[in-house]
Amino acid sequence: MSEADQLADDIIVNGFAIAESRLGVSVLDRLRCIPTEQLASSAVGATRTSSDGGNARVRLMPDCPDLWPLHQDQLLLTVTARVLRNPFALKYLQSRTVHSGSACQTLHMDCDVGTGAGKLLAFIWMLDSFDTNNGATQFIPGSHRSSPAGPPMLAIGPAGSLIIYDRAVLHGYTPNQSNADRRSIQGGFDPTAP
Ligand SMILES: O=C(O)CCC(=O)C(=O)O
Repeated sequence: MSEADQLADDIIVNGFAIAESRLGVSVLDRLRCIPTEQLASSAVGATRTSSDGGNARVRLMPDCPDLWPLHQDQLLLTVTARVLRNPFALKYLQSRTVHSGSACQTLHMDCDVGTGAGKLLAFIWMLDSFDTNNGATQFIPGSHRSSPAGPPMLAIGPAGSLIIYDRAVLHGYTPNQSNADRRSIQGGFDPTAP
């Protein structure tokens, strides 16, 4: 089975999948050095901090060439095509920083209740490693199919790893108990046809 088939299967069954160390080292190093303001949209409200102050989101400009590798990655596009089985387009791209000391995020879906599995996809690029104590994302496997299968699973991996998930799966970041912020760039794909 190809890597894309395996990842697509994992998303269909569990709601999420991880491709470890997917981003080239030079691309990752460059992205980690660019100030977020240089990639940020100038739109009003592009920067948002959660009500508890635990995380900050900044809407990014997908046209920025430094960001292309993140939403034009061939494996990401292939897996998305297999899961959605319909033409799709990038709906949003944003950075998310989970601050040192932040509490656990409430488990949630990134879509309306009743959307169902296989309709909307999202991805998270790890700019820092996600590990057991720095706010890695947790997922409830099977919850996108209304069939939760076991305890939460932590999506951990080295910096440059890629998480792809069904936006109907329950997920959220865990507490960041480390002394450093945990950075990522995240996006979502929506079908282009109704
Ligand atoms: O950054 C994370 O770990 C989770 C992000 C999240 O919950 C979301 O994008 O909806």
